[in-house]
Amino acid sequence: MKLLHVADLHLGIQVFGFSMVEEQAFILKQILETAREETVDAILVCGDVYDRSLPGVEAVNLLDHFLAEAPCPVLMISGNHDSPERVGYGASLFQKQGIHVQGRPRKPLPYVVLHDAEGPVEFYLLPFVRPEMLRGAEGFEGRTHQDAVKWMLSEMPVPNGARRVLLAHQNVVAGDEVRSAEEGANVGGLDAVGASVFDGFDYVALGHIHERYRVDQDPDRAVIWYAGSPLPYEFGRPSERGGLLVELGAGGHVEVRPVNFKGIHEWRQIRGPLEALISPEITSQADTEDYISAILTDEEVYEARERLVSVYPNLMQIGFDNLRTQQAEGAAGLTELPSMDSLDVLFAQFYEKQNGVSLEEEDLALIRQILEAVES
Ligand SMILES: [Mn+2]
Repeated sequence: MKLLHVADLHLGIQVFGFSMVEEQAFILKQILETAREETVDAILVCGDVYDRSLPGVEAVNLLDHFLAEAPCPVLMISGNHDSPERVGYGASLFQKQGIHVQGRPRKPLPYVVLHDAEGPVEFYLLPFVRPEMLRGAEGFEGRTHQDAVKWMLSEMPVPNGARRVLLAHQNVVAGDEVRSAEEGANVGGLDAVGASVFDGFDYVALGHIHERYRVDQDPDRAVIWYAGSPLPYEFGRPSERGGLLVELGAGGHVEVRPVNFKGIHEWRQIRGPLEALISPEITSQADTEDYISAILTDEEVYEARERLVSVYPNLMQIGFDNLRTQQAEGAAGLTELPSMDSLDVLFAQFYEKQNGVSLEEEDLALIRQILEAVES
């Protein structure tokens, strides 16, 4: 059985104020083309379908079109960026069309059975789950993400010889179960889930981490892969991106090969003095319409943004590396934690990072009012 595993589409994301809708439409088209050309038996979409819990109209339309055009069954789970309810909307209706969507985690895990010449394959759907979401659930007393995932995976049907695939959206690390803080070490962060909780599956299709890699090389374990996000959304990440073609053979033998998708524009970091960066010698060397992050090394420079944009229309980010910034960084060796009354500043910084423009004075005043109300 042949599967196309993708994840972290983040439909509707804005990067430094740039809409990614066209880029994402281009990616979705390539996913559909690959599914057709490779005659895959199912497409697995492993969470963070949307970028935010309230996706915009364009994002919803992208997914709508994608699902309507899919040449094979689609199995999809929600991620931490998704609203389980909204992703799960219409799920029972879609099921009749071969679109299997799990928005909210459910126990026992719902599964879908597909068949090939070698027999049945069970696909278990585990949307993003955190311990807080299970509070009050009977028999759950865990505190970590791993506890939550383990609990969700308990009470699975008794193995019946069918091959088993899991779709999940978590921070999974190689090796045995991660020990909780009370027991001592906690490797890989508070939300880490050890790969051994997936013993019993033949293939685990993951989303959450935006790079494509195999989590655990242990031959006795499930074959566990992150598909990575098909677009980088950040600078300084590997440019080869896409999804995974997974061949599930007899007896649960798994073969995985990467399939790359292309963005409309490349993501590129440039660095140097302004005059050099906008000189024909430099600009003629690559596509000036690439998404650009520019680091200027000038000590003093005027109208840097305007002049860069006139050459690089898709300039996303601009920074400086000069004596002034180096001194500032040196001085800031010990950063103080923000106090409550600097939350407005933090919010303004977050807003600017998210949207690429700074917060209007009026909106900042509103945020201050809200923060005051919260505090009082
Ligand atoms: Mn993600």
